Amino acid sequence: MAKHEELPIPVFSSLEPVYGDGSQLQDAQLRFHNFKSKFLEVFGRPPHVFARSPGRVNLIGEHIDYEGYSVLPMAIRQDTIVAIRKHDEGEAEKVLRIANVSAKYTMCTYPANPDQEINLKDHKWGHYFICGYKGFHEYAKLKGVDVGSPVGLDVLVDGTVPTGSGLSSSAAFVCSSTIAIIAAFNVNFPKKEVAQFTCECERHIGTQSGGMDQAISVMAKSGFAELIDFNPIRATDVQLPSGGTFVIANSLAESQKAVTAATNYNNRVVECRLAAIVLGIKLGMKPEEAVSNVKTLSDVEGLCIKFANSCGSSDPVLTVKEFLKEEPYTAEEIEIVTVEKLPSIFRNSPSSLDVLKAAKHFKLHQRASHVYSEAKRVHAFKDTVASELSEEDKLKKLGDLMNESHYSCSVFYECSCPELEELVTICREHGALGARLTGAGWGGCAVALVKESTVPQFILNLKERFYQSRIEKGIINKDDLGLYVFASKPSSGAAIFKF
Ligand code: NG1
Ligand code: MG
Repeated sequence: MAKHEELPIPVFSSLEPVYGDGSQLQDAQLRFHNFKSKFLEVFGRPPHVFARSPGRVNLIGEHIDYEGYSVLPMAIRQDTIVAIRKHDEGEAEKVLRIANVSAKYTMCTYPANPDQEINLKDHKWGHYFICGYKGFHEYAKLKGVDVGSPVGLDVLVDGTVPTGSGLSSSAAFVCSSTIAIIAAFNVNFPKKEVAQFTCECERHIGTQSGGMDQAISVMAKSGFAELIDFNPIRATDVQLPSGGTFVIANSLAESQKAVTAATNYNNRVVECRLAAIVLGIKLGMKPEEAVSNVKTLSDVEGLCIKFANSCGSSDPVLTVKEFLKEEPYTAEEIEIVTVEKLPSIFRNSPSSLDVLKAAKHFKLHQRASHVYSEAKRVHAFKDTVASELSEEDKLKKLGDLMNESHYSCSVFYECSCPELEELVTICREHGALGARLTGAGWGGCAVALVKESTVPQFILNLKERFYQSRIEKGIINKDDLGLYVFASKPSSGAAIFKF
């Protein structure tokens, strides 16, 4: 039997395989019914095909996917659905019209040329669709699939993953768009290939993302979290211990990653690369060799471990302690080690050059310590789940690992924010076994591991302690609380619907 990730994106003729047979199905039926009507209303003709892709909550393994390390997310039920109609070759108007059911997002139009550049200076919501559009064409070309000359597309989008919340609304949108395009062109690819090229194409938006979000959105299986490995992409099912539930709570601080990339997300990617190069050189590589070959901290882990072993440890954090100073580095200090100017090292990456312009200094020690220790926590999490411990002890250990992960994100990676700190503290004060920020951070959601039997009371406590004051200040509406704090079970991955 082919491995799960080698199978193509599943094509269903009904909603049940994805939305089950309970109240979720009823909601989905109504949603798709309204969605079709809306499409007809906007474009005057019905769609050919639909695609969906879910958001995710990352349980552990933050900011390490782009360093080549495994992560452990699960898909959530909130998703993006896309309806699409491909024009005939004869139709005159060769434009992509992208509409949204939410009035917040006005229709975007783009030329049908797949080689168009995305204008990053003018950020539009439709840009995420164009990422998928470009990515599909690039990949089809690579695979020798003839997709004909460019034609127009009518597209309608409906997303239920809250944006800027660390639950990966962007990947849900990019993946569902890409898969709708795949289906409209009547082709299909193995899931792991779709996961890989959607990750690459989301980078057209200007963030130097790792591949976690697209991988889980495309490859998730209902009922399981997944351990995602990279190079090559692989997903291994992780059955979470019974008796524990993950509660997701939104800090209500929105993180606009595409807009803040130079100082936040991409900044950390650059710091990690510099830490890796400096470590490589300190551990014996020639500067020019390190600059051209070392891309990630995982590239020099072997050298770090070798050094740590010679000190009687297997922990690369020990090597970081030895070779990277705790005080922030200036560009000049790093350049003495690399023997090459930083703008020259990053000359092929415009978004990294933006980082260099914005950065005053570089915290190499802290960032590398986080990455190496977080990579270990992911494996400890997976090993705990598979261990012989009692369910109770497992949950406790998993909670501890989540707390340690949060500490490292907050103190060493500095990707938390005051609202997340408040929320995580409240979660712990009200019985969470562990709580941490999830996703990129700088806002967005926290995830808490809670004993199943105490979930309703836990959510009530969060409402009282965290959300009530926000309701009183008019920041959120009381009736919308369920959108901001909810328990989540592992949901299924991307799918195509042909009805
Ligand atoms: P979100 O939470 O979607 O901003 C990002 C990256 C991930 C990963 C996490 C941090 C994208 C599409 N996703 O997610 O690859 O690096 O941050 O662990 O940029
Ligand atoms: Mg995102």
